[in-house]
Amino acid sequence: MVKEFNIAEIREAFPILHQEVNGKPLVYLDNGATVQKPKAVIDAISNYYETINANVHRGVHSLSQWATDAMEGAREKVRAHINAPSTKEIIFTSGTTDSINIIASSFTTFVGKEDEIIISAIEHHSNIVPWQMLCERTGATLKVIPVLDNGELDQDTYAELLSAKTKMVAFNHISNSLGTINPVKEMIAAAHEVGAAVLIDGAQALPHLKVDVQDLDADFYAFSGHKMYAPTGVGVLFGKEEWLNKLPPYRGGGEMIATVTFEKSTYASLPHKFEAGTPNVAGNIALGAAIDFMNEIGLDAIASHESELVAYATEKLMQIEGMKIYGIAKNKAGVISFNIDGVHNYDLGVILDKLGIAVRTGHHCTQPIMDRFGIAGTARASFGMYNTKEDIDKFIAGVERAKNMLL
Ligand code: 7TS
Repeated sequence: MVKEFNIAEIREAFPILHQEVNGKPLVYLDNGATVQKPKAVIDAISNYYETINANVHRGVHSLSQWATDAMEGAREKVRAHINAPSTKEIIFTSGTTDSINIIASSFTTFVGKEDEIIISAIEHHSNIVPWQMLCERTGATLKVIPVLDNGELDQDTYAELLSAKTKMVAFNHISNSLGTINPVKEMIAAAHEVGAAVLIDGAQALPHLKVDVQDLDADFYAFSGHKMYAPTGVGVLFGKEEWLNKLPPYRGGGEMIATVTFEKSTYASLPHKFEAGTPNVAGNIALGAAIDFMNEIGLDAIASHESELVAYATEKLMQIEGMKIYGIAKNKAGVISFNIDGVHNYDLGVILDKLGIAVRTGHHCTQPIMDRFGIAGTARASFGMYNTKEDIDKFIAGVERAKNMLL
């Protein structure tokens, strides 16, 4: 059931929002780093430990069965949420970084020294470094899709970079530094034309958009629970079954095997082949609760509320003299990165914090973007479903005040 988008009710569901920080009511605008958790998610974790804690897929006893059922129920919720064809294609991981590393590592056997991997200029370090490591292991070459001044990827150069040598294309759905929403479906189709596989880093997309992996035709799609109202330490790797069957496992250990002898081990079927060891059972169950929570509010309602906030904040920020916003793509979500002439973003962040306003400052784990724009970092305000226009008014007043103090 989709409830009416009731911001007061939504805010009520997040206990952390109702406190003061540095003597001021908290204004939390660092949702790109991690979002706050609703009571339903916090309760899912404590209920799990209070009533069903046991290891999964192992015991004959009831608790183990309940824990297994609850975790597999959460896997089904994830499947439905991203419209994956099968739960075999949903691997629980510790987060986006882990999900990307699984594929970059398992892909080693599919890449040779004549091959190329394409990423984009606006990737988080976690979607750069694992591919560099793959290239170091295999001798393959890393190619980078450039970014235009407005924060959009240079699609003409992308078309030129694609060739029969391209084995993998990896880029984000939404940039965490610029907010650009990439034309994922078109870019995937172009990569498939040359026979390349595609991994999408969806860390910033899941909190803001409806994602349909079948419609996008993504081969792999990675995301983190903690950016979509679930706990830290849980994440998901979606992979097409045909790919996951072909790829070797990334980690060996318990739960990922069918048989083990000292001569040879055989591997479990999907998804367990990629889930060695005891998983984050409570976290995975809580991810299911976070999905329920988001769906109750309605993904479209969340998206339209947040895009109003981005538009409102952008308009207000632009009225400040000396303001420069990085990332003005036509299709944009979630974040606003900015600098003010003569003001260091770190100093701005410290003063805002004294006013109870949380933003992120620095390079946002995207150093190449900062290099591209010739800056060391930015201040970044990023939005969640519980933010309000009043939050933005306080933020704008805080930015003005900090500017007057610093200049
Ligand atoms: N990819 C993108 C696009 C991200 O924004 C992040 C985290 C990651 C990958 C890594 O996610 P993790 O959960 O595995 O750490 N981004 C940020 C950020 O913008 N500020 O702090 C973390």
